[in-house]
Amino acid sequence: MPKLPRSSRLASPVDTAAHGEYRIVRSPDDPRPLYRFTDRVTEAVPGRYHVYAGWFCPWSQRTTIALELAGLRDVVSVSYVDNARDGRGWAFRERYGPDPVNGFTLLRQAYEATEPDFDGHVSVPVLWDRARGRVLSNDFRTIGIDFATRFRDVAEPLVETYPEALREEIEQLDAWLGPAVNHGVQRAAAGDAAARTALLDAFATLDERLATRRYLTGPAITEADIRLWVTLVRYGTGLEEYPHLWAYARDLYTVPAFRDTTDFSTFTAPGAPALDWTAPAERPEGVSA
Ligand SMILES: N[C@@H](CCC(=O)N[C@@H](CS)C(=O)NCC(=O)O)C(=O)O
Repeated sequence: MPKLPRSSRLASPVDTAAHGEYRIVRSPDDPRPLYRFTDRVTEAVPGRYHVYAGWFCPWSQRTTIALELAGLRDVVSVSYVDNARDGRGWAFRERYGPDPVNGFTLLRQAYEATEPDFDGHVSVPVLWDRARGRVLSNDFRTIGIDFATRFRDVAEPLVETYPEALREEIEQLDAWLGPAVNHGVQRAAAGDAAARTALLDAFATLDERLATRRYLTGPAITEADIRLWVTLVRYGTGLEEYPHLWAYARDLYTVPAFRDTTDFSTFTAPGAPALDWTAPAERPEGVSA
């Protein structure tokens, strides 16, 4: 089959007049979960898996940081959807190029290839399985953990981000920081006063914890740091009011896996006041990645 020209493998520009705003229309008595692709990696074959990610998206960045720290840069491929969408959902456009795996122009096609008449969320991140020709998972909770734990036969991790001995602590932190910080930040920004209080209380508690520890669970980076950091980096001004938390966030920004997966322009309003993420950070002793 002749290769299609690049332009025909790209979606047309965002057009909400023609396609409407992105929204999910579902019957209220549909019992299926909204995010229903939750398979796990069972065979760590280099080249088998691909991540569809979004630079703007904290949940995507969890998986791209985990991928880098697991040493999977040459094992699992990554590509990026455009930063804007209309009613068709996330799409492949000029800025980050065509879909290198399937040549889809819309991410929706990946979901439809997996489930005919798919009517759920067209979300990133997506872990695509080339061998089965389908979405393996769109569950950001497990994709990063699979990268950290299931590719040992084919890759050498830079850091062990999900060590057995710390899993319980990592998940306990998640039970607190997930609602208060990762999800709370949106509610706080939307004017929910209780969410804002919970968020700032969490920042104050974290600030204290990070005064004496380099990372959340001790001297080495874990999945807990990845989960927190993707929200911190998108927070903007106000973070500097928590000096240890802010120094911790800058410290992590020096790690290539964190820095290279971050593009501030994709989640910062033009002209918004910015923090200096490159200012040196005094930190307690730790192990670097
Ligand atoms: N909300 C998802 C996390 C992923 C997510 O929200 N991704 C956003 C981009 S940052 C997205 O693609 N949203 C489209 C949608 O959920 O319909 C989940 O709970 O699994």
